[in-house]
Amino acid sequence: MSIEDIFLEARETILQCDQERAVRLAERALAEGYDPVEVISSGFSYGIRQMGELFGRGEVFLPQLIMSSEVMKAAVQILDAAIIQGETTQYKGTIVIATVEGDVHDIGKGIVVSLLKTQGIQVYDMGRDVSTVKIIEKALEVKADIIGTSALLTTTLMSQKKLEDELRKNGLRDQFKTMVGGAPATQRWADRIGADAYAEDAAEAVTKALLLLNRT
Ligand code: B1M
Repeated sequence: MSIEDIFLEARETILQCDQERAVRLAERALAEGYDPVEVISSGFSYGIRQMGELFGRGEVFLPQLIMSSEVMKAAVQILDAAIIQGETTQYKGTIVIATVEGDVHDIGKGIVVSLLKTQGIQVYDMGRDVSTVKIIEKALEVKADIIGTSALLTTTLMSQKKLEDELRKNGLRDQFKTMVGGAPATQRWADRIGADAYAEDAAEAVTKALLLLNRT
């Protein structure tokens, strides 16, 4: 099967909410030696974004969105397990990462976490719907180098600003680097709130994290 066919079928499985086919496809892609990250980003992720557009236009409804995200998770779980540890697993730094309060979107953050781990970065993944206070507490507890936040809703994006404000208010801003991501976040947003980095996707998150850790 060509990589283009894998991408096309991956998108279809998401749009048709066909979990069995998605899982079989993910296993086949691995068996045929394709890069799991590429299969996620150009196949399944593309499909879920298309589903989001249909949902945004009112052409599909919440139950279908929920089903398609379950399909996405099942496929990503298989591909995720195959993301190989990088050759240089020497410790490079620590990041605390979370999806912000009020937001349950965690598929993309999960992919970011997997890729960061391949680079010798110790990751504390706090999950989703996590308050700013808890994120800061964890960062202090584990002496994190970077605090990373993911936000997928325009309403929850404000929590990334709240984090910057809280760090400043408590005299902690210089203690951590911050990185923001998620569909509505942009470089402009990062600059506006004073975050140290913005990453558009998981691959860029790795590059930016290494830059923040002075490891490139
Ligand atoms: Co929701 N949802 N959703 N949803 N959902 C969006 C975000 C939406 C754009 C869809 C739409 O209407 N077109 C829309 C938001 C509109 C807005 O705010 N302007 C929306 C809505 C409205 C909602 C609900 C309010 C729907 C409702 O209940 N009526 C509700 C809110 C729930 C809540 O959070 N409180 C809701 C619920 C859900 C599901 C539960 C069904 C499911 C989430 C399941 C889960 O994550 N466990 C879901 C899904 C799947 C989506 C879409 C379709 C896909 C998100 C996704 O997984 N993308 C989404 C549409 C879209 O994003 N275009 C949508 C794939 C993933 C690989 O990409 O998450 O962008 P992404 O992550 C990327 C990058 O952004 C980046 O790297 C990742 C990997 O490359 N990145 C980082 C992410 N975090 C990073 C952090 C970093 C660096 C990079 O550093 C720290």
